[in-house]
Amino acid sequence: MTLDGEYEPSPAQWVREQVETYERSGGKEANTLRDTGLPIVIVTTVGNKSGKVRKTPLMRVEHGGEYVLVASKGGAPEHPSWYHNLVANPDRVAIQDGPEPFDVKVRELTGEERELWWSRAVAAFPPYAEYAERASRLIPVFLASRR
Ligand code: F42
Repeated sequence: MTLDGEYEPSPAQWVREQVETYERSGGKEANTLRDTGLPIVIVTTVGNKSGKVRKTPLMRVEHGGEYVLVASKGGAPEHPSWYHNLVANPDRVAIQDGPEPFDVKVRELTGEERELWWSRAVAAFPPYAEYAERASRLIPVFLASRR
């Protein structure tokens, strides 16, 4: 994986611990959102301000080998920080969905393409629809494709 740089764990303990357990077990443990049974992936980005390596668990929404990354942050009014990292460094992203991470490039989706992938995301994780209601922003949706 080409994402070298200083890893900065999340300040959120439950997130930091999920990343550590997922990586240590090669994706065999801590691979769901708490006890929902719904699968997650670990997304590595590069800080657009710090240049540090950041790792973020996100819901696993995959179709035809491509993944959609939904910047919902639980319906918060602001985008998550990792959104800004993807916008600044779209070619410095990796996804771990199982034993090993792989490099991806990402692009933000709009229009009909966004609607298609948004429907796939809500099918995989219905709470996204509630978050969209709650957030006073259009939740950004990115498509990640292997490089
Ligand atoms: N979040 C989602 O948005 N979507 C999901 O589908 C999702 C699923 C999920 C499943 C399991 C789980 O454990 C967590 C899940 N989360 C999901 C939560 C997700 O992992 C993140 O915690 C959440 O989206 C918030 O992301 P965040 O990047 O805002 O995290 C904060 C807490 C954070 O790490 N802040 C850092 C800090 O020091 O305060 C900064 C992080 C950063 O990237 N900084 C950038 C830098 O340069 O280093 C600057 C970014 C900027 O603002 O310019």
